[in-house]
Amino acid sequence: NDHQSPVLWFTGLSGSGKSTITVALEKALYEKGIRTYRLDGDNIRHGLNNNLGFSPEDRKENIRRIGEVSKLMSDAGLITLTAFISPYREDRDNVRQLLAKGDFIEVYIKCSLESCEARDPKGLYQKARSGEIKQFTGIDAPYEEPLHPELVVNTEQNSIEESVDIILAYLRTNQYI
Ligand code: GGZ
Repeated sequence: NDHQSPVLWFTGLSGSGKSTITVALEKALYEKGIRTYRLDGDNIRHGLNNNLGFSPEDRKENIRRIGEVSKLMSDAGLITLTAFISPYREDRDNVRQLLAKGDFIEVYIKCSLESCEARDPKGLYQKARSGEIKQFTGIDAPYEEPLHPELVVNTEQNSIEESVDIILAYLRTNQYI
């Protein structure tokens, strides 16, 4: 299991583009015959983690469990794509430690709060500003930027297609695919 099936750990603000990019990347990999599994709020927060909210403790536990599941998926031979805000550096680093060296690829989906808030695809920033949602990342809860991510993709500068190409190029250069 040496660099066979890494975990691509996407992190970034709500609305930064994590989900959209992982969906498009999964499609691109599928077309190359590469087997993947994608973890996101829809299949994790509604199931395995449906007892968790957005307090710092719950986010920590959310990320810990997702890290463990990612490790299993990776052991099973799937390139695993995770799309969670994962706002705490320590929690992300714990997942990095859990995985074999080279098996954790931290992808920072970089987008300013201003732009994420302007996009506001689900109207959540507006609700956070009005106080209807508390502890919202970027508003009244922190987001700790990665210090040494393997990859940074800026979605204010790159289209979805370009973002996917940047990630594919990284995977090729480093012989993951
Ligand atoms: C951040 C929240 C919150 C709060 C609900 N803070 O844009 P979305 O809707 O689809 O993605 C966000 C998602 C964040 O869940 P994660 O599991 O990725 O978070 S973490 O890694 O921090 O555990 C957002 C929605 O859930 N959401 N309330 N208070 N995002």
